[in-house]
Amino acid sequence: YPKAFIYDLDGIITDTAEYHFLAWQKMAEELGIHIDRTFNERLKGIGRMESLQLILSLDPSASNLSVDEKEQLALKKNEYYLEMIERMGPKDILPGIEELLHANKQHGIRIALGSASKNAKHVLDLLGLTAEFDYIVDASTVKKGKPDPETFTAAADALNVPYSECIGIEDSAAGLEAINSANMFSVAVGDKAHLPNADYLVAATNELKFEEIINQYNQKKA
Ligand code: G16
Ligand code: MG
Repeated sequence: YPKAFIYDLDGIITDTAEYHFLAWQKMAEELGIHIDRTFNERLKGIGRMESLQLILSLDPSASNLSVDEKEQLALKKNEYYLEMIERMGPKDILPGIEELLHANKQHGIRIALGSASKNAKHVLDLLGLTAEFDYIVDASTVKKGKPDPETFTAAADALNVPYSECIGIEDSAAGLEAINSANMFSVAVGDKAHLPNADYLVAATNELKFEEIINQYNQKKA
């Protein structure tokens, strides 16, 4: 068995990825910038200011915004986001995740969070999952965000586990690249077009079955 599972938050444990998109879209529309779900795939997993930069780069007239104005926009997006997730609770844990966490516990496998979000702890609290995690990496922990491997290696280092014995689970292209460059086994949730380089790909979280993930992991090791 591997020694640790490192979970992405948004899009894996809960569907905050959708709220991040809706909040960015609301902020962008106010500037006359239109973003769709295909563009949003590029925002998944990357930090707040990096996401804002990508959105603003769609509009040449936004290039003269000051640092202060950009911070105001990011703040506004976060207010929309926090409003949208206000009523979230344990019912919003994505299908299959509690079973997977439970299987990890049963097999003595350590559990970590590897999130790019500044709101990660708040979201875990809302879901009632904070106590399940042996270690939490969020935006405050790492210097280099996804696709840099630091989010995942920081979790493994804290748990004192070799990278080759970790499994990372992601829904974003940036996060998947981070897991792969950390030399961990990568499990991706989504479609092949956005996530072509996963060691193991499933379409949705309800397909994340512990025994099958372990089979795939052992096959790659063999
Ligand atoms: C998440 C989302 C990103 C979001 C980032 C920062 O990362 O996938 O879309 O931009 O966090 O979030 P915040 O604005 O809350 O700091 P992850 O790594 O949990 O998927
Ligand atoms: Mg994600």
